[in-house]
Amino acid sequence: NTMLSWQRTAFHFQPEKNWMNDPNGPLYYKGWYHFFYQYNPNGAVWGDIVWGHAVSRDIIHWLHLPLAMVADQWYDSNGVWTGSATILPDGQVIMLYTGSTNESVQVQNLAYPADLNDPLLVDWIKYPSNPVLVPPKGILPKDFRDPTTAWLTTEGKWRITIGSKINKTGVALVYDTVDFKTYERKDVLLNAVPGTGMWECVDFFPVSKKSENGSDTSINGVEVKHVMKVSLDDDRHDYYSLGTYDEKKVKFIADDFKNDVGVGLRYDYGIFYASKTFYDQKKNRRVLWGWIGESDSEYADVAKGWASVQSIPRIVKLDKKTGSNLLQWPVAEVESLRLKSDEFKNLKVKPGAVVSLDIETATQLDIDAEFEIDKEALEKTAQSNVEYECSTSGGASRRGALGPFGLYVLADKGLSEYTPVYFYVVKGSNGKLNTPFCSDQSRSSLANDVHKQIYGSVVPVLEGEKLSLRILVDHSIVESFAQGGRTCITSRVYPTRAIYGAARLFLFNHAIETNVTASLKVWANEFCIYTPIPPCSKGV
Ligand code: DQQ
Repeated sequence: NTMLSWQRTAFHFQPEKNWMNDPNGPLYYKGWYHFFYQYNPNGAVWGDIVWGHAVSRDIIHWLHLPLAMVADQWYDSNGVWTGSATILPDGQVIMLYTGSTNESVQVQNLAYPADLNDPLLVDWIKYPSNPVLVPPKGILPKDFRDPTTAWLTTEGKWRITIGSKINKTGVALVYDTVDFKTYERKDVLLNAVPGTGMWECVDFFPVSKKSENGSDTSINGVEVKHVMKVSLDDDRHDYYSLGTYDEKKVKFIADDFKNDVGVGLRYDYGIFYASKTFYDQKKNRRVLWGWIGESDSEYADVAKGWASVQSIPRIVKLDKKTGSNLLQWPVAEVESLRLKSDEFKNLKVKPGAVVSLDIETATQLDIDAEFEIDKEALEKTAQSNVEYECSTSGGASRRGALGPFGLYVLADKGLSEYTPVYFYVVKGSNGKLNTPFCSDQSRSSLANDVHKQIYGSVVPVLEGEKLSLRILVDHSIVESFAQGGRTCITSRVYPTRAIYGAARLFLFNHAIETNVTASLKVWANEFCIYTPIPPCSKGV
Protein backbone atom coordinates (compact mmCIF):
# COMPACT_ATOMS: atom_id res chain seq x y z
CA ASN A 1 0.00 0.00 0.00
CA THR A 2 1.58 3.21 -1.25
CA MET A 3 0.30 5.51 1.47
CA LEU A 4 1.01 3.30 4.41
CA SER A 5 4.49 2.17 3.45
CA TRP A 6 6.64 3.05 6.43
CA GLN A 7 9.51 4.23 4.24
CA ARG A 8 7.52 7.28 3.23
CA THR A 9 8.93 10.46 4.62
CA ALA A 10 7.13 13.04 6.72
CA PHE A 11 8.93 16.26 5.91
CA HIS A 12 10.85 15.54 2.72
CA PHE A 13 9.24 16.37 -0.60
CA GLN A 14 7.56 13.44 -2.32
CA PRO A 15 4.69 13.12 -4.76
CA GLU A 16 1.79 10.97 -3.58
CA LYS A 17 2.89 8.09 -5.75
CA ASN A 18 5.10 6.96 -8.64
CA TRP A 19 8.59 7.81 -9.79
CA MET A 20 10.32 11.17 -9.33
CA ASN A 21 13.79 12.34 -10.29
CA ASP A 22 15.47 15.71 -10.92
CA PRO A 23 14.30 18.98 -9.39
CA ASN A 24 13.28 21.36 -12.17
CA GLY A 25 12.89 25.13 -12.40
CA PRO A 26 12.61 25.96 -8.69
CA LEU A 27 11.59 29.56 -8.09
CA TYR A 28 9.83 31.94 -5.73
CA TYR A 29 6.90 33.85 -7.22
CA LYS A 30 4.31 36.13 -5.65
CA GLY A 31 4.44 34.59 -2.21
CA TRP A 32 4.84 30.97 -3.28
CA TYR A 33 7.76 28.63 -3.65
CA HIS A 34 7.38 26.55 -6.79
CA PHE A 35 8.88 23.16 -7.20
CA PHE A 36 8.77 21.22 -10.46
CA TYR A 37 10.22 17.78 -10.87
CA GLN A 38 10.81 14.95 -13.30
CA TYR A 39 7.88 12.62 -12.85
CA ASN A 40 6.50 9.39 -14.27
CA PRO A 41 2.70 9.51 -13.84
CA ASN A 42 2.44 5.87 -14.87
CA GLY A 43 4.71 3.98 -12.51
CA ALA A 44 7.45 3.76 -9.93
CA VAL A 45 10.34 3.46 -12.41
CA TRP A 46 11.92 6.06 -14.71
CA GLY A 47 9.99 6.63 -17.96
CA ASP A 48 7.21 8.68 -19.59
CA ILE A 49 8.75 11.76 -18.00
CA VAL A 50 6.66 14.91 -17.52
CA TRP A 51 6.85 17.84 -15.12
CA GLY A 52 5.21 17.48 -11.73
CA HIS A 53 4.45 20.69 -9.86
CA ALA A 54 3.90 21.69 -6.24
CA VAL A 55 3.76 24.97 -4.34
CA SER A 56 4.52 26.01 -0.80
CA ARG A 57 4.42 29.12 1.36
CA ASP A 58 7.28 27.98 3.55
CA ILE A 59 9.32 25.66 1.27
CA ILE A 60 8.52 22.72 3.61
CA HIS A 61 4.77 22.09 3.44
CA TRP A 62 3.64 21.44 -0.12
CA LEU A 63 0.44 21.49 -2.06
CA HIS A 64 0.46 19.24 -5.10
CA LEU A 65 -0.78 20.84 -8.31
CA PRO A 66 -1.66 19.37 -11.72
CA LEU A 67 1.22 18.40 -14.01
CA ALA A 68 2.82 21.57 -15.36
CA MET A 69 3.93 20.14 -18.71
CA VAL A 70 3.22 16.84 -20.42
CA ALA A 71 4.77 15.14 -23.45
CA ASP A 72 2.33 16.43 -26.06
CA GLN A 73 4.57 17.85 -28.81
CA TRP A 74 6.87 16.19 -31.32
CA TYR A 75 9.81 17.99 -29.70
CA ASP A 76 9.17 16.48 -26.24
CA SER A 77 7.06 13.39 -26.97
CA ASN A 78 9.82 11.16 -25.60
CA GLY A 79 10.05 13.15 -22.41
CA VAL A 80 9.75 16.60 -20.89
CA TRP A 81 13.19 16.63 -19.35
CA THR A 82 15.11 18.83 -17.00
CA GLY A 83 15.12 22.60 -17.14
CA SER A 84 15.53 25.83 -15.23
CA ALA A 85 13.64 29.04 -14.57
CA THR A 86 14.73 32.60 -15.13
CA ILE A 87 12.78 35.52 -13.69
CA LEU A 88 13.24 38.61 -15.82
CA PRO A 89 13.45 42.10 -14.31
CA ASP A 90 10.00 42.94 -15.75
CA GLY A 91 8.45 40.00 -13.89
CA GLN A 92 8.23 37.57 -16.81
CA VAL A 93 9.01 33.95 -16.02
CA ILE A 94 11.02 31.97 -18.54
CA MET A 95 11.27 28.20 -18.43
CA LEU A 96 13.85 26.47 -20.59
CA TYR A 97 13.79 22.68 -20.66
CA THR A 98 15.10 19.77 -22.65
CA GLY A 99 12.71 17.82 -24.82
CA SER A 100 13.50 14.36 -26.02
CA THR A 101 11.91 14.43 -29.49
CA ASN A 102 9.90 11.77 -31.29
CA GLU A 103 13.30 10.62 -32.61
CA SER A 104 15.01 10.86 -29.21
CA VAL A 105 17.02 13.93 -30.15
CA GLN A 106 17.70 16.28 -27.26
CA VAL A 107 16.50 19.81 -28.00
CA GLN A 108 15.87 22.88 -25.84
CA ASN A 109 12.40 24.34 -25.53
CA LEU A 110 10.87 27.49 -24.17
CA ALA A 111 7.76 27.64 -22.00
CA TYR A 112 6.11 30.40 -19.97
CA PRO A 113 3.20 30.83 -17.60
CA ALA A 114 -0.19 31.33 -19.26
CA ASP A 115 -1.18 33.87 -16.63
CA LEU A 116 1.38 35.86 -14.67
CA ASN A 117 -1.40 37.04 -12.36
CA ASP A 118 -1.84 33.50 -11.10
CA PRO A 119 0.59 33.15 -8.20
CA LEU A 120 0.29 29.37 -8.48
CA LEU A 121 1.43 29.40 -12.12
CA VAL A 122 -0.83 26.45 -12.84
CA ASP A 123 -0.94 26.68 -16.65
CA TRP A 124 2.10 26.68 -18.92
CA ILE A 125 2.37 27.54 -22.58
CA LYS A 126 4.97 25.99 -24.80
CA TYR A 127 6.38 28.46 -27.32
CA PRO A 128 4.78 27.59 -30.67
CA SER A 129 8.10 27.71 -32.57
CA ASN A 130 9.90 25.26 -30.30
CA PRO A 131 12.53 23.89 -30.28
CA VAL A 132 14.67 26.95 -29.72
CA LEU A 133 17.94 24.99 -29.82
CA VAL A 134 19.03 21.76 -31.46
CA PRO A 135 22.34 19.92 -30.95
CA PRO A 136 25.11 21.95 -32.62
CA LYS A 137 27.71 20.54 -34.98
CA GLY A 138 30.11 18.17 -33.25
CA ILE A 139 27.62 17.29 -30.48
CA LEU A 140 25.76 13.97 -30.59
CA PRO A 141 21.96 14.12 -30.56
CA LYS A 142 21.71 12.51 -27.12
CA ASP A 143 24.39 14.64 -25.47
CA PHE A 144 22.69 18.01 -25.24
CA ARG A 145 20.54 18.67 -22.23
CA ASP A 146 19.52 20.53 -19.06
CA PRO A 147 19.72 24.29 -19.75
CA THR A 148 20.60 26.47 -16.75
CA THR A 149 19.00 29.58 -15.34
CA ALA A 150 20.12 32.51 -17.50
CA TRP A 151 22.33 35.32 -16.24
CA LEU A 152 22.91 38.79 -17.68
CA THR A 153 26.05 39.79 -19.51
CA THR A 154 27.35 43.36 -19.17
CA GLU A 155 26.12 43.84 -22.74
CA GLY A 156 22.60 43.18 -21.49
CA LYS A 157 22.17 39.79 -23.13
CA TRP A 158 21.05 36.63 -21.35
CA ARG A 159 23.53 33.79 -21.19
CA ILE A 160 22.91 30.12 -20.49
CA THR A 161 25.03 27.01 -20.39
CA ILE A 162 24.10 23.48 -21.44
CA GLY A 163 25.95 20.30 -20.54
CA SER A 164 27.36 17.91 -23.09
CA LYS A 165 30.42 15.82 -23.87
CA ILE A 166 32.98 15.63 -26.62
CA ASN A 167 34.43 12.13 -26.68
CA LYS A 168 35.09 11.59 -22.97
CA THR A 169 35.47 15.21 -22.04
CA GLY A 170 32.57 16.77 -20.16
CA VAL A 171 31.83 20.22 -21.56
CA ALA A 172 29.56 23.21 -20.95
CA LEU A 173 28.29 24.93 -24.12
CA VAL A 174 27.32 28.60 -23.96
CA TYR A 175 24.57 30.56 -25.70
CA ASP A 176 23.52 34.21 -25.60
CA THR A 177 20.00 35.43 -26.26
CA VAL A 178 17.91 38.55 -25.90
CA ASP A 179 14.42 37.05 -26.26
CA PHE A 180 14.93 33.37 -25.30
CA LYS A 181 13.65 32.48 -28.78
CA THR A 182 16.78 32.89 -30.86
CA TYR A 183 20.27 32.16 -29.60
CA GLU A 184 23.85 32.84 -30.55
CA ARG A 185 26.29 30.04 -29.82
CA LYS A 186 29.54 31.19 -28.23
CA ASP A 187 32.51 29.64 -29.90
CA VAL A 188 34.12 28.61 -26.61
CA LEU A 189 33.33 26.27 -23.76
CA LEU A 190 32.55 27.65 -20.31
CA ASN A 191 34.54 24.70 -19.02
CA ALA A 192 35.75 21.28 -20.13
CA VAL A 193 37.26 18.51 -18.01
CA PRO A 194 38.76 15.44 -19.70
CA GLY A 195 37.59 12.03 -18.58
CA THR A 196 34.47 13.20 -16.78
CA GLY A 197 31.98 12.14 -19.49
CA MET A 198 28.53 13.60 -20.03
CA TRP A 199 27.69 16.61 -17.88
CA GLU A 200 24.07 16.56 -16.81
CA CYS A 201 22.26 19.33 -14.97
CA VAL A 202 25.04 21.92 -15.04
CA ASP A 203 24.51 24.69 -12.50
CA PHE A 204 26.45 27.95 -12.48
CA PHE A 205 26.06 30.70 -9.91
CA PRO A 206 27.91 33.26 -7.77
CA VAL A 207 28.46 33.07 -4.00
CA SER A 208 29.41 36.12 -1.97
CA LYS A 209 32.89 36.30 -0.44
CA LYS A 210 31.69 38.55 2.38
CA SER A 211 27.95 38.48 2.81
CA GLU A 212 25.93 35.68 4.34
CA ASN A 213 23.22 36.40 1.78
CA GLY A 214 22.85 34.61 -1.50
CA SER A 215 23.59 36.30 -4.80
CA ASP A 216 21.36 36.70 -7.81
CA THR A 217 22.60 34.57 -10.70
CA SER A 218 23.61 37.64 -12.74
CA ILE A 219 26.04 39.05 -10.16
CA ASN A 220 29.74 39.00 -11.02
CA GLY A 221 32.79 40.86 -9.79
CA VAL A 222 35.40 40.89 -7.07
CA GLU A 223 32.82 40.41 -4.32
CA VAL A 224 31.88 36.93 -5.51
CA LYS A 225 33.32 33.59 -6.42
CA HIS A 226 31.56 31.40 -8.94
CA VAL A 227 30.41 27.86 -8.41
CA MET A 228 30.12 25.38 -11.22
CA LYS A 229 28.31 22.12 -10.59
CA VAL A 230 27.96 19.13 -12.87
CA SER A 231 26.14 15.85 -12.44
CA LEU A 232 28.30 13.07 -13.83
CA ASP A 233 26.17 10.65 -15.80
CA ASP A 234 28.93 8.04 -15.51
CA ASP A 235 29.23 7.97 -11.72
CA ARG A 236 25.92 9.54 -10.65
CA HIS A 237 27.33 12.15 -8.28
CA ASP A 238 27.15 15.94 -8.16
CA TYR A 239 30.53 17.65 -8.21
CA TYR A 240 31.22 21.32 -7.73
CA SER A 241 34.15 23.62 -8.08
CA LEU A 242 34.89 27.12 -6.83
CA GLY A 243 36.47 29.59 -9.19
CA THR A 244 36.11 32.79 -11.11
CA TYR A 245 33.99 33.64 -14.11
CA ASP A 246 35.67 35.64 -16.82
CA GLU A 247 32.78 37.11 -18.76
CA LYS A 248 34.89 38.38 -21.68
CA LYS A 249 36.55 35.03 -22.25
CA VAL A 250 33.32 33.17 -21.41
CA LYS A 251 35.30 30.97 -19.04
CA PHE A 252 34.97 29.47 -15.62
CA ILE A 253 38.43 29.13 -14.12
CA ALA A 254 38.70 26.82 -11.13
CA ASP A 255 40.64 28.17 -8.15
CA ASP A 256 42.41 24.84 -7.97
CA PHE A 257 42.55 22.69 -11.08
CA LYS A 258 42.85 19.51 -9.04
CA ASN A 259 39.43 20.42 -7.76
CA ASP A 260 37.83 21.31 -11.07
CA VAL A 261 34.27 20.10 -11.63
CA GLY A 262 33.87 16.37 -11.85
CA VAL A 263 37.16 15.54 -10.19
CA GLY A 264 37.17 17.34 -6.85
CA LEU A 265 34.52 18.18 -4.32
CA ARG A 266 31.05 16.76 -4.09
CA TYR A 267 27.89 18.36 -2.74
CA ASP A 268 27.12 15.18 -0.93
CA TYR A 269 28.98 11.91 -0.41
CA GLY A 270 25.88 9.74 -0.30
CA ILE A 271 22.91 9.71 -2.65
CA PHE A 272 22.29 13.17 -4.12
CA TYR A 273 22.02 13.88 -7.83
CA ALA A 274 20.86 16.21 -10.60
CA SER A 275 20.66 19.06 -8.11
CA LYS A 276 19.81 22.64 -8.87
CA THR A 277 19.97 25.96 -7.03
CA PHE A 278 17.83 29.05 -7.30
CA TYR A 279 18.13 32.53 -5.87
CA ASP A 280 15.31 33.07 -3.40
CA GLN A 281 14.56 36.77 -3.63
CA LYS A 282 12.19 36.58 -0.65
CA LYS A 283 14.90 35.63 1.79
CA ASN A 284 18.03 36.67 -0.12
CA ARG A 285 19.50 33.22 -0.14
CA ARG A 286 20.60 30.61 -2.62
CA VAL A 287 18.73 27.37 -2.15
CA LEU A 288 19.82 23.95 -3.38
CA TRP A 289 17.50 21.05 -4.19
CA GLY A 290 18.82 17.54 -4.90
CA TRP A 291 17.18 14.36 -6.07
CA ILE A 292 17.60 11.53 -3.54
CA GLY A 293 17.00 8.20 -5.25
CA GLU A 294 16.26 4.87 -3.62
CA SER A 295 18.84 2.30 -2.64
CA ASP A 296 16.42 -0.58 -2.45
CA SER A 297 15.53 -2.75 -5.45
CA GLU A 298 13.38 -1.72 -8.37
CA TYR A 299 11.12 -4.59 -7.43
CA ALA A 300 10.64 -3.03 -3.99
CA ASP A 301 9.93 0.36 -5.56
CA VAL A 302 7.23 -1.11 -7.76
CA ALA A 303 5.77 -2.92 -4.78
CA LYS A 304 5.63 0.22 -2.64
CA GLY A 305 4.35 2.27 -5.58
CA TRP A 306 6.82 5.14 -5.42
CA ALA A 307 10.48 5.98 -5.75
CA SER A 308 12.68 8.92 -4.71
CA VAL A 309 12.45 11.89 -2.41
CA GLN A 310 14.01 15.35 -2.57
CA SER A 311 16.60 16.63 -0.14
CA ILE A 312 15.55 19.20 2.40
CA PRO A 313 16.23 22.46 0.55
CA ARG A 314 19.70 23.61 1.56
CA ILE A 315 21.14 27.09 1.79
CA VAL A 316 24.42 27.26 -0.09
CA LYS A 317 27.17 29.71 0.83
CA LEU A 318 30.88 30.07 0.54
CA ASP A 319 32.73 28.82 3.62
CA LYS A 320 34.46 32.05 4.54
CA LYS A 321 36.73 30.31 7.03
CA THR A 322 38.33 27.87 4.60
CA GLY A 323 37.58 29.76 1.38
CA SER A 324 37.86 26.49 -0.46
CA ASN A 325 34.51 24.79 -0.05
CA LEU A 326 30.82 25.53 0.20
CA LEU A 327 28.62 25.24 3.25
CA GLN A 328 25.24 23.60 2.88
CA TRP A 329 22.63 23.88 5.58
CA PRO A 330 18.93 22.99 5.80
CA VAL A 331 16.71 26.06 5.32
CA ALA A 332 15.67 27.58 8.65
CA GLU A 333 12.01 26.77 7.93
CA VAL A 334 12.68 23.11 8.71
CA GLU A 335 13.15 24.18 12.32
CA SER A 336 9.48 25.09 12.47
CA LEU A 337 8.79 21.35 12.46
CA ARG A 338 10.50 20.89 15.80
CA LEU A 339 7.88 19.74 18.27
CA LYS A 340 9.69 18.64 21.35
CA SER A 341 13.32 18.49 22.35
CA ASP A 342 15.56 16.50 24.61
CA GLU A 343 18.89 17.85 25.64
CA PHE A 344 21.96 15.90 26.71
CA LYS A 345 24.91 17.86 28.04
CA ASN A 346 28.50 16.72 28.31
CA LEU A 347 27.85 13.01 28.22
CA LYS A 348 31.13 11.19 28.65
CA VAL A 349 31.22 8.14 26.42
CA LYS A 350 33.97 5.68 27.33
CA PRO A 351 36.00 3.73 24.77
CA GLY A 352 33.82 0.92 23.45
CA ALA A 353 30.57 2.27 24.90
CA VAL A 354 27.20 2.40 23.19
CA VAL A 355 24.66 4.55 25.05
CA SER A 356 20.95 4.54 24.41
CA LEU A 357 19.47 8.04 24.41
CA ASP A 358 16.18 8.33 26.17
CA ILE A 359 13.90 10.00 23.66
CA GLU A 360 10.32 9.17 22.79
CA THR A 361 10.31 8.64 19.05
CA ALA A 362 13.24 8.38 16.70
CA THR A 363 11.90 8.17 13.15
CA GLN A 364 11.53 11.93 12.58
CA LEU A 365 14.41 13.76 14.17
CA ASP A 366 16.43 16.89 13.89
CA ILE A 367 19.69 16.37 15.78
CA ASP A 368 22.38 18.88 16.69
CA ALA A 369 25.45 17.29 18.26
CA GLU A 370 28.96 18.25 19.32
CA PHE A 371 31.83 15.94 20.15
CA GLU A 372 35.17 16.40 21.81
CA ILE A 373 37.93 13.90 22.31
CA ASP A 374 40.31 14.02 25.29
CA LYS A 375 43.21 16.40 24.79
CA GLU A 376 45.54 14.06 26.64
CA ALA A 377 44.63 11.07 24.51
CA LEU A 378 45.14 13.18 21.45
CA GLU A 379 48.64 14.16 22.52
CA LYS A 380 49.65 10.76 23.78
CA THR A 381 48.35 8.50 21.04
CA ALA A 382 51.01 6.44 19.37
CA GLN A 383 48.84 5.58 16.43
CA SER A 384 49.71 7.64 13.42
CA ASN A 385 49.68 7.42 9.67
CA VAL A 386 46.62 5.22 9.73
CA GLU A 387 44.76 5.20 6.47
CA TYR A 388 41.03 5.37 6.96
CA GLU A 389 38.57 5.78 4.16
CA CYS A 390 34.88 5.70 4.87
CA SER A 391 33.93 3.48 1.97
CA THR A 392 36.70 0.91 2.17
CA SER A 393 38.01 0.73 5.74
CA GLY A 394 35.44 -1.45 7.44
CA GLY A 395 32.96 1.20 8.49
CA ALA A 396 31.96 1.93 12.06
CA SER A 397 33.16 -1.41 13.38
CA ARG A 398 36.82 -0.78 12.64
CA ARG A 399 38.22 0.54 15.90
CA GLY A 400 41.10 3.01 15.90
CA ALA A 401 42.85 5.08 18.54
CA LEU A 402 40.68 8.18 18.10
CA GLY A 403 37.63 6.92 16.25
CA PRO A 404 35.03 6.11 15.20
CA PHE A 405 32.42 7.85 17.35
CA GLY A 406 29.06 9.41 16.67
CA LEU A 407 25.43 8.33 16.57
CA TYR A 408 23.46 5.27 15.60
CA VAL A 409 20.25 6.44 13.98
CA LEU A 410 17.27 4.29 13.03
CA ALA A 411 18.45 1.58 15.38
CA ASP A 412 16.32 -1.02 17.09
CA LYS A 413 16.63 -1.83 20.76
CA GLY A 414 18.67 -4.99 20.26
CA LEU A 415 20.89 -3.36 17.61
CA SER A 416 20.00 -5.84 14.93
CA GLU A 417 19.69 -2.76 12.72
CA TYR A 418 21.45 0.59 13.00
CA THR A 419 23.01 3.28 10.85
CA PRO A 420 26.15 4.86 12.32
CA VAL A 421 26.90 8.47 11.36
CA TYR A 422 30.35 9.22 12.69
CA PHE A 423 33.73 10.88 12.77
CA TYR A 424 36.99 8.99 12.62
CA VAL A 425 39.86 11.16 13.81
CA VAL A 426 43.27 10.13 12.55
CA LYS A 427 46.51 11.66 13.76
CA GLY A 428 49.20 11.85 11.13
CA SER A 429 52.91 11.41 11.88
CA ASN A 430 53.23 15.18 11.44
CA GLY A 431 50.85 15.56 14.37
CA LYS A 432 48.10 16.90 12.13
CA LEU A 433 44.59 15.54 12.38
CA ASN A 434 42.56 14.22 9.54
CA THR A 435 38.86 13.63 10.06
CA PRO A 436 36.84 11.34 7.83
CA PHE A 437 33.09 11.81 8.26
CA CYS A 438 31.05 8.76 7.33
CA SER A 439 27.66 7.09 7.23
CA ASP A 440 27.68 3.31 7.42
CA GLN A 441 24.72 1.48 5.90
CA SER A 442 26.20 -1.99 6.25
CA ARG A 443 24.01 -2.89 9.23
CA SER A 444 21.12 -0.60 8.46
CA SER A 445 18.67 -3.31 7.51
CA LEU A 446 18.05 -7.02 7.83
CA ALA A 447 16.62 -6.92 4.31
CA ASN A 448 19.00 -8.22 1.70
CA ASP A 449 17.71 -6.41 -1.36
CA VAL A 450 19.08 -3.02 -0.34
CA HIS A 451 22.45 -1.35 -0.94
CA LYS A 452 24.63 -1.27 2.14
CA GLN A 453 27.59 0.88 1.18
CA ILE A 454 29.54 3.09 3.51
CA TYR A 455 29.65 6.70 2.40
CA GLY A 456 31.76 9.64 3.39
CA SER A 457 34.74 11.88 2.94
CA VAL A 458 37.19 13.95 4.94
CA VAL A 459 35.70 17.02 6.58
CA PRO A 460 37.88 20.12 7.13
CA VAL A 461 38.19 20.86 10.87
CA LEU A 462 39.92 24.10 11.81
CA GLU A 463 42.06 24.83 14.83
CA GLY A 464 39.94 25.18 17.95
CA GLU A 465 36.74 23.83 16.41
CA LYS A 466 34.71 21.13 18.08
CA LEU A 467 33.37 18.38 15.89
CA SER A 468 29.79 19.20 15.05
CA LEU A 469 27.03 17.30 13.42
CA ARG A 470 23.48 17.97 12.29
CA ILE A 471 21.31 15.06 11.22
CA LEU A 472 17.82 15.00 9.81
CA VAL A 473 16.20 11.60 10.16
CA ASP A 474 12.96 10.98 8.30
CA HIS A 475 11.93 7.30 8.17
CA SER A 476 14.04 6.13 5.22
CA ILE A 477 16.30 9.13 4.71
CA VAL A 478 19.20 10.34 6.82
CA GLU A 479 20.75 13.69 5.85
CA SER A 480 23.94 14.50 7.72
CA PHE A 481 25.94 17.73 7.80
CA ALA A 482 29.36 17.96 9.45
CA GLN A 483 31.12 21.15 10.59
CA GLY A 484 28.26 23.43 9.64
CA GLY A 485 27.78 21.77 6.26
CA ARG A 486 31.34 21.49 4.94
CA THR A 487 30.77 17.82 4.21
CA CYS A 488 27.32 16.32 3.72
CA ILE A 489 26.12 12.74 3.42
CA THR A 490 22.63 11.63 2.50
CA SER A 491 21.63 8.03 2.73
CA ARG A 492 18.50 6.01 2.24
CA VAL A 493 18.00 3.19 4.71
CA TYR A 494 15.34 0.54 4.97
CA PRO A 495 15.24 -0.95 8.42
CA THR A 496 12.69 -3.69 9.00
CA ARG A 497 12.62 -3.48 12.80
CA ALA A 498 13.81 0.04 13.61
CA ILE A 499 10.59 1.60 12.35
CA TYR A 500 7.92 3.80 13.94
CA GLY A 501 7.88 3.37 17.72
CA ALA A 502 10.63 0.76 17.66
CA ALA A 503 13.28 3.14 16.35
CA ARG A 504 15.94 4.33 18.79
CA LEU A 505 18.90 6.65 18.90
CA PHE A 506 22.29 5.74 20.41
CA LEU A 507 25.60 7.44 21.03
CA PHE A 508 28.66 5.33 20.41
CA ASN A 509 32.38 5.55 20.87
CA HIS A 510 34.45 2.85 19.26
CA ALA A 511 37.72 4.72 19.74
CA ILE A 512 40.20 2.71 21.78
CA GLU A 513 42.27 5.45 23.40
CA THR A 514 39.89 8.30 24.12
CA ASN A 515 36.68 9.20 25.84
CA VAL A 516 34.31 11.27 23.81
CA THR A 517 32.33 14.08 25.37
CA ALA A 518 29.07 14.61 23.56
CA SER A 519 26.43 17.32 23.86
CA LEU A 520 23.25 16.99 21.87
CA LYS A 521 19.90 18.50 21.30
CA VAL A 522 17.38 16.17 19.71
CA TRP A 523 14.07 17.37 18.38
CA ALA A 524 11.16 15.19 17.37
CA ASN A 525 9.81 16.69 14.17
CA GLU A 526 6.21 17.25 13.22
CA PHE A 527 4.38 14.15 12.19
CA CYS A 528 3.08 13.04 8.83
CA ILE A 529 2.73 15.87 6.42
CA TYR A 530 1.86 13.60 3.55
CA THR A 531 0.77 10.40 5.15
CA PRO A 532 -2.98 10.52 5.54
CA ILE A 533 -3.10 8.79 8.89
CA PRO A 534 -4.95 10.86 11.49
CA PRO A 535 -4.08 13.26 13.03
CA CYS A 536 -1.70 14.00 10.21
CA SER A 537 -2.44 16.94 8.02
CA LYS A 538 -1.64 17.20 4.39
CA GLY A 539 -0.59 20.11 2.26
CA VAL A 540 -0.29 23.77 3.09
N1 DQQ B 1 17.40 13.43 -15.90
C1 DQQ B 1 16.67 14.06 -16.98
C2 DQQ B 1 17.71 14.59 -17.91
C3 DQQ B 1 18.89 14.73 -17.03
C4 DQQ B 1 18.81 13.52 -16.16
C5 DQQ B 1 15.74 13.05 -17.59
C6 DQQ B 1 19.60 13.64 -14.90
O1 DQQ B 1 17.31 15.83 -18.47
O2 DQQ B 1 20.09 14.80 -17.76
O3 DQQ B 1 14.82 12.57 -16.66
O4 DQQ B 1 19.12 12.79 -13.90
